[in-house]
Amino acid sequence: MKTPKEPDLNSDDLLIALLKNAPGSHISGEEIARTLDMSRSAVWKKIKDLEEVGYEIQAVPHLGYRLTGLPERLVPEEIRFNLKTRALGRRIFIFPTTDSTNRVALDMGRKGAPHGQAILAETQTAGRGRLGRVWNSPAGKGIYLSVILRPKLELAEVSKLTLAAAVAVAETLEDAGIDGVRIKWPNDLLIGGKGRKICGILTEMVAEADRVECVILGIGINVNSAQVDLPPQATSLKLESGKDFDRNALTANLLSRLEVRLGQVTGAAWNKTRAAWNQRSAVKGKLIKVTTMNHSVQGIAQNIDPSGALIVKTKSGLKRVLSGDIVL
Ligand code: BT5
Repeated sequence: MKTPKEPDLNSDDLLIALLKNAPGSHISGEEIARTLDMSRSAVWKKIKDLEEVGYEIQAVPHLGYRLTGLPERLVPEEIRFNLKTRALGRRIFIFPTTDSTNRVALDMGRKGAPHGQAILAETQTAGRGRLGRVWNSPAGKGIYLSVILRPKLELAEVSKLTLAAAVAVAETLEDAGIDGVRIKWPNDLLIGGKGRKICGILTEMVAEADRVECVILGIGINVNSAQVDLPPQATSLKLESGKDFDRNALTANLLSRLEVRLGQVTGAAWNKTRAAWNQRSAVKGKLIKVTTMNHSVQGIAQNIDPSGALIVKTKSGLKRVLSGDIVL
């Protein structure tokens, strides 16, 4: 599949900033041309390009241009406008459709793509969960994001990235005004008493011997999805709140939150992230059964420990579980 060209749109970023800085009022073509150091006709051409990607811009003779609407589709400039990161999402590829953003990111990661590069898609034809499961990816309704990470971590520590990412997603949903966000170990974000799934995380890795070459953090969030688009036990931001959400602004906040939490998986900072995770645990104090590849553990779920393992209080004492699926 052809990779979309990474846009070199610095002047577009500036133009968007200029239009946004003049809320409710017009900014003249002449002023834009002067600020961006380009001709009036080049400005006109850039305005047309922005309209093409979904910005609504009113042009009034003698007054100039006024921004009247933001794009609904995912747009790199619009994400960058709200981004507060150093590395994450500074390079973004957005596909109208792809099989799986994690598959694309793994390929790019193997070919040397830099830390922080992000891949998004409007829809996925083979969105994947763990163990070959499917991730429903209705077009234009969700965030299907994969980020390439090059962490300086031991192999055994990589699972902490999934836990940190779950905290970052929870914070993003809370910032969007959603209450009752809970994390079901290790990778599901649930909402409300019925525990409906709003987000899933799939962490994949390229490693050699015990050296981590890159980690792909795949995150699927149901944003404006309707119930018919989703499995019965799932929900979306829209279903929870009755409102539509701006996916560009959410993605920017998600990347910003992720950069902070992914930077807190070692040393004293890890305790902060671990506490934030434990605070939102959907399983703590509940009777659970965790199944792993070849055995299962039953007992009362406790906190996650400093190594990122889930502690389960069983009849034969405390057990540490590092991976698996939970049945509540
Ligand atoms: C996950 O797996 O929850 C990880 C999902 C990761 C998806 C992202 S999207 C961007 C990136 N690119 C990819 O190809 N994947 C990642 P797991 O814990 O195995 O859960 C999968 C199960 O969740 C399915 O078997 C369904 O029961 C349920 N499910 C499927 N689609 C869903 C959706 N949109 N919302 C909520 N639940 C869903």
